Amino acid sequence: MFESILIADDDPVSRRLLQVSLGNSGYRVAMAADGAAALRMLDERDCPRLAVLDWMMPEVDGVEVCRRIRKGAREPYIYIILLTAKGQKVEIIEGLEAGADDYIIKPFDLQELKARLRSGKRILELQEQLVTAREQLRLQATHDSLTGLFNRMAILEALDREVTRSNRENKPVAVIMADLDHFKDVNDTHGHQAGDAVLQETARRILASLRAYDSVGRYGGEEFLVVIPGSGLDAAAELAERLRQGVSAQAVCVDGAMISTTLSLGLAVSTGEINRPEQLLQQADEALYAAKGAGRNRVETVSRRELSSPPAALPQAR
Ligand code: GH3
Ligand code: MG
Repeated sequence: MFESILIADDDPVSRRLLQVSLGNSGYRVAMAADGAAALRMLDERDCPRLAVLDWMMPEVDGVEVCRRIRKGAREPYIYIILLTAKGQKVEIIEGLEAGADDYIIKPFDLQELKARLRSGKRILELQEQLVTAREQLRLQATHDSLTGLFNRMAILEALDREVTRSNRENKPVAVIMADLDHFKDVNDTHGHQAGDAVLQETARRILASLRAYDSVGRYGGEEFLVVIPGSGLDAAAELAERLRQGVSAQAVCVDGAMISTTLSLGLAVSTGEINRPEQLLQQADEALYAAKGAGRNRVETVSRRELSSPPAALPQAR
């Protein structure tokens, strides 16, 4: 890890010396003959994360390279060692304040440079662990651990975002509130773990029916919220019907038991007057309530006009 390194030095002899000795120490060495070339190379996606920059280079010097890299606050972090003939305290301070992590004074001892590079690698490794931990925390804070879907807070944020965007672009946005029917019976009959497995499979089926720019989250225990940007009533009703069928068409197999479940869905679409997230949520919730009241396993809108219902002979959820 972190075995590639950029050497920027305008002096071909010292460049070659570093290339050979660091190459012999196992580094993959990239070379730049001036600061501008170094900046270009450090701007690439898979650029080296370690850089040894000569202070004195024509046009863009090493300190300026540091400054520009740090200004971009770029990630991943690049660990920079300045190579300088200047040993004056003020100059060293200038280099560090420009964003260098370390410096080494020419003529330098190769063993010392290698030791300083090893400490740079340790810093990069720690930083990598921090980034990974931060990513994991972000994922935990926004996702439901059982289903892997957005959690309630994250799906509400997505709804806010999409409603704001749709108002700005004068486009509709649809919301579907979906709730498993008689889910308590699943737990009572098959146990809580089987219930969890049904929730996971339901989440998977819902997700599989959505487009990349639709969002879905676990809104409550066995309740899901789907946000469909750019969708009018007809398209959203079609999607809701697909979700309903996706869940009811096939029982979920858990430890050999076939568990049939159904989904009730409430649908709301933004209009000129209904264009706030809480209004859409309330309407979808009312529609869901209507779907439950009308016998479950169906899609309804707030107008209580039934959009779909199961075939007459569909078995009870259980
Ligand atoms: P309805 O058709 O009216 O929605 O009936 P229901 O039984 O689905 O609704 P109710 O609100 O009575 O019960 C919901 C059940 O969902 C009760 C609760 O224990 C269960 N539940 C909520 N979260 C989880 C979970 O994470 N895992 C499991 N296994 N069950 C859960
Ligand atoms: Mg329920």
